[in-house]
Amino acid sequence: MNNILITGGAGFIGSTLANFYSKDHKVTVIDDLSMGSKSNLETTANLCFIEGSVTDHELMTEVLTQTQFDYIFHLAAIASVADSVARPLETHQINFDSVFQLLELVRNNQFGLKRLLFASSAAVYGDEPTLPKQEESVIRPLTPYAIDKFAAEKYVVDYYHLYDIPTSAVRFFNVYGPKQNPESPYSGVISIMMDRYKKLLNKEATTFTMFGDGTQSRDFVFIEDVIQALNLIATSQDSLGEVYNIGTGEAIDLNKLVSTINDLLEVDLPICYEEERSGDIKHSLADISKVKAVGYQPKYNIKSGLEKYVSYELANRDKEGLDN
Ligand code: UD2
Repeated sequence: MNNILITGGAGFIGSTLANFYSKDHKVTVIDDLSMGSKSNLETTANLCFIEGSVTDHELMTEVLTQTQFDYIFHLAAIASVADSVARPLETHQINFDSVFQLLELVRNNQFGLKRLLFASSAAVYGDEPTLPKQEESVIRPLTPYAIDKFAAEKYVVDYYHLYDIPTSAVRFFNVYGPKQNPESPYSGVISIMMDRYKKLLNKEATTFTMFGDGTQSRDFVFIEDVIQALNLIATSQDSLGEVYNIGTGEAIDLNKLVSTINDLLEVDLPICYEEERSGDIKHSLADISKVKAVGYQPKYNIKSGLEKYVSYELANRDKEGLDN
């Protein structure tokens, strides 16, 4: 049984990872519940939840001096690019300073650590148009969010080379699946669509706002494949000091995405077209050969991932209906 710390562990990706590991391991979750929710976490004796911020130095010192962890997943972040443009200093404290502070706490206290895995983002590639993105492609971070992710990622990798701290980093492409919070306008687009589909099925008036003409494309990766990749990277010796893209290696445009979900649910989602978002990247696609070399094989393409997501949402909707 390993001891695992997951920061941001009540959020979408973090809670799925926490529920996955808490079946067989002891998991500690730290989350300030700014985007995540305690209800995402399964109740088990193996899981300990701490409400707090990764920027709270006293709290982080206490946690990292009291327990020796085998694995640390640092997923806590303000994931909104727009928020980082509006509040660069505040988001820098969470997206960069917390990582640096964690690295130092690990260097000074975590002597048996097997891996510290840091969640970075495809945002580091910016708008340079060459596709698919390889880990060694041109890096052009354009926003405080992307700059912080890239700088933090560099420190994480460097701590392996300089101090022999076992680290790895991942660059998430567009992750989707159950528990993704659709509340913010900068939430993952599929979670926003799913929210509108649910309203439509409940016969409420709704429209999905498409920014641009819907020809922009993304490499959408289903959460279960992300968990597979994180587990493989965290446990592989070849991934020490390395950075990996996590995607599927296939992209789909938003129009096709809507028509695929329309077909699945046998409805027609009303769409209202607006100006494209400023700073929006037209196309994004991961080259996943590097992560495949540690054993990753995506199990879901966009169609089968959406099928699973939709059936989860429909089952939940029925449950909600019964509860009311
Ligand atoms: C993703 C990440 C972001 C950053 C970025 C790097 C998510 C949720 N966000 O942003 O954190 O890493 O990649 O490039 O994974 N859209 C609509 N209507 C809506 C919402 C979105 O048309 O209501 C469009 C949006 O303008 C964009 C596309 O959908 O063209 C995808 O948007 P997103 O926010 O899900 O993800 P992205 O790729 O902009």
